[in-house]
Amino acid sequence: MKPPLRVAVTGAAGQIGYSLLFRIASGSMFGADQPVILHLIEIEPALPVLGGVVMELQDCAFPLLAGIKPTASLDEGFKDVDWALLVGSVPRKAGMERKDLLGINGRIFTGQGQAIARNASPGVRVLVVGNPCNTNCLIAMNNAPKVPRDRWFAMTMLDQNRAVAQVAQKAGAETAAVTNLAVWGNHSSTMYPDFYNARVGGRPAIDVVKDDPWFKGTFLPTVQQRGTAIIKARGLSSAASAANAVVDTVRALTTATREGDWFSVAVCSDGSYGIEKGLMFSFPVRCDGSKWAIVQGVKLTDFSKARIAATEAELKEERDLVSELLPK
Ligand code: NAX
Repeated sequence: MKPPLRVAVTGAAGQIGYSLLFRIASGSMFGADQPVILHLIEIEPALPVLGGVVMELQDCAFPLLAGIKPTASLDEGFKDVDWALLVGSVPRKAGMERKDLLGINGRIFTGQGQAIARNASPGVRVLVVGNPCNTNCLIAMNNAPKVPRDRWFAMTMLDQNRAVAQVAQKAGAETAAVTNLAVWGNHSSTMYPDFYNARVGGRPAIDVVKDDPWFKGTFLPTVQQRGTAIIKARGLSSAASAANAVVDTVRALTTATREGDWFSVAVCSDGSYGIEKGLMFSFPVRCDGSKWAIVQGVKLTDFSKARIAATEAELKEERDLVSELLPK
């Protein structure tokens, strides 16, 4: 057996945590031969609920679960971790402006970034899920300068999976046949799922579907507003599909990407495609099993370029709203 990986999950007593922890402990995230130790981080008032989740994890008798460490201490929680999955954050409440939410959550991610830098394993990788995830990740990364910038990620895989499912349904194809569907930019309603480069069974999706107005008038708003539609239907935000996307993202970053394909994750921009350096921006990415790279040379239509510029503008605006949380 391999030595166990230590995986921290913040917001572990929340909705996403309730789906995610069981997937990690079962081996879905790191494979059937990789034991894990779960570091479950919560705020003090949520510790009793977290205690119940710990009992349920124990009751699964997962062979790969080598330990569980529930805590409200960031230093304890991030001690020696190989992965930090930052899920917990404060939800937007009635009357709260976006700036207020950015400020409240920004302060959480300042402390978490610093605690990761102080405590985590030297090879730690961090995936931010808690919203606004791109900017929360930007804050944590900038407060942990000794953790290299290529180890920070924010999640747009749920948006990609939603987009893939819509195209597959429309084309009458299996989801596995839909490839190269990258989500660009911010995980917000300005995100841009680039249907022009998407493929179905190896052919351009636009040639298979042959319905440009559908892509622009139905597909885009459906994907961009899917989170809202789920809240309306369920009375709660998406949780199982979000947890599934966390599993997919970590797997995508730790296994080789299929030949010719790519996946979506927000990474620290190196200036590719003219996106301002340093922003956490979702790009098409490939991985060789350990190292990832932004796919270069993807052809963008004028329509795509305009959408990408709009989502970049929103990310710059968010960054400017939290500038006091970004050490110079
Ligand atoms: P819940 O409200 O069910 O759970 C959040 C948990 O975080 C709570 O248990 C809370 O006690 C905990 N928490 C709050 N502050 C914390 C802190 N400082 N340290 C540790 N834990 C803390 O939310 P849930 O549905 O699980 O969603 C979690 C986050 O994921 C939200 O910000 C949500 O907006 C975001 N999402 C992001 C998605 C993405 O694609 N990037 C999609 C799904 C989801 O909407």
